[in-house]
Amino acid sequence: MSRIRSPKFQAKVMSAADAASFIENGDNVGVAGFTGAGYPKVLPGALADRINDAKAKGEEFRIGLFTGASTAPELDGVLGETGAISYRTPYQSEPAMRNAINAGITDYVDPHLSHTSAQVRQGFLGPMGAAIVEVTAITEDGELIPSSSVGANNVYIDCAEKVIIEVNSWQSEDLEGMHDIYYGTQLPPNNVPIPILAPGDRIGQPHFRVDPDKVVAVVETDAADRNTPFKPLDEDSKAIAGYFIDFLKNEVKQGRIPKSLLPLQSGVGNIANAVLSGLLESDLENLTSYTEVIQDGMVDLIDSGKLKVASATAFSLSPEYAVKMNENAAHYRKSIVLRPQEISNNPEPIRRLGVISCNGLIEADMFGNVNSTHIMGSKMMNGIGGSGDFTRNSYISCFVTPSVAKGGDISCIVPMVSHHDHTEHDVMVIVTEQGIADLRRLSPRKRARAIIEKCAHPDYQPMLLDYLERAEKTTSLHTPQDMTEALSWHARFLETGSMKV
Ligand code: 0RQ
Repeated sequence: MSRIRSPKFQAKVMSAADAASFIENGDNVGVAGFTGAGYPKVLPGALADRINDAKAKGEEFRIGLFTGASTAPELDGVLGETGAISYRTPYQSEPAMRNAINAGITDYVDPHLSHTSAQVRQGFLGPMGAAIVEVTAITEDGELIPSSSVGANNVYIDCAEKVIIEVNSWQSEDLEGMHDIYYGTQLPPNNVPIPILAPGDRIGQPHFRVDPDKVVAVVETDAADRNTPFKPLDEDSKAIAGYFIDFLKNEVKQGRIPKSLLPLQSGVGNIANAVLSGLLESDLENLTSYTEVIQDGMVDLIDSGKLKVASATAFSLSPEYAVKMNENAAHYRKSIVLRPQEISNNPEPIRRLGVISCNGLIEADMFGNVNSTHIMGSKMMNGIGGSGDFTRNSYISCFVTPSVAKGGDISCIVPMVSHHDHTEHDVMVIVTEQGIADLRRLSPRKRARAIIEKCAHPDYQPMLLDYLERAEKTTSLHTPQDMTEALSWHARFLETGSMKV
């Protein structure tokens, strides 16, 4: 049976090139896609061709690109390469787009993922000319069955003047019923509480609504999501996972959290996935998750029966696990809920549920301030994503990282971070392969000693201690920080290629 069950939408089927002709120079385009899942597979390429043709004729053609979060080579890659993206928001991670941002070709605005939808609704980011969304199927009555991510699609569909739909038959039809699309969000002062009291609560409907008169094109595809494999677990990531899980078990022992823990959030990347693998080997049970993305490790936890339910906005699976999810979606939809990112990342349920967050970082300073986004204070890596939504609002907020980068030439624990994403007021626990620093209840000076002693690499421990002790002699004893020297480690790396003296 056709995936396009509504005759009204059947009549709008066309080629990607014809569909791309609806996008105009100067449009803001809201495109589906979240951590390489559920993004349109052919429209962005057709749009890149349209842009390149216009450029070849000497015509101006630039667009603003909005997504859920990071996407894939077929979207951020091809569009980044055109050099015609004037504006990009929010999180991204494709090299071509990153290069355009760092070269000043693309203005990148990096909000918390929970803020994007409201700012689009307000009209604060300008009118949304078009939305391009991937769906699994279109129902008889013209509703859209989402695919492997929800992201900000609900808002882009609602706010765009024109909607283009890609119907991807690679996505399993059994995904229907996994999504929970909430239409209760209003702009202040009319907004109401989000009625989520447990991670698995369903408060919306399974499909996106769309005004059929706004749908200008429907394009059929059959293509896999990006799905990057995870790196095999190394000794460092196993050590980090071990420290983190022992910490959680001790919190249970002290009676501060229940035996089933509290809902877990796990960030992007290999270490976060290693932590999930560590949980699999532990004796912890009846776990839940209120998070942003579902990685392989979370699927393993569901399979083992240890994880009862996971709420997120997207999948972030390896190719092998994506196939497994597609083949068994009817089974997994009992324990997985995919929501709009304005709900998955919303501070209100995160705070109420008491989420335990666990995210990666680029560098932390000895007082516990964290940089998740910038290399040497200047170059954009990916973006803040959901790390701030979760860190600021968690019951226990943790960061995990190797203690050094670039073969040991960079210490990930520095005197002062070169860019602040999460302040010492938000960050409660830091874990490296060296150990774990529990910063709760510690004053800045005591935090510094805990981080140096437990988390810093032995090559950098004496340097950090020496810096702290000298700063204690000349500056305030609340946060001893020498303004003439605080960023000297970064300056040295830029000059010599190493933070070591
Ligand atoms: O460089 O790619 O050249 O090898 O940074 O570092 O250690 O592989 O860590 O993949 O987990 O990424 C913070 C970027 C960590 C990620 C960040 C270099 C290092 C390597 C990557 P190479 P690792 P990860 C919710 C959570 C923000 C969003 C977020 C991220 C590369 O976790 O984007 O948390 N977080 N979202 O060599 C210079 C340093 C460095 C450094 C590492 N101090 N200086 N380079 N690197 N430390 C989910 C979503 O929001 C979608």
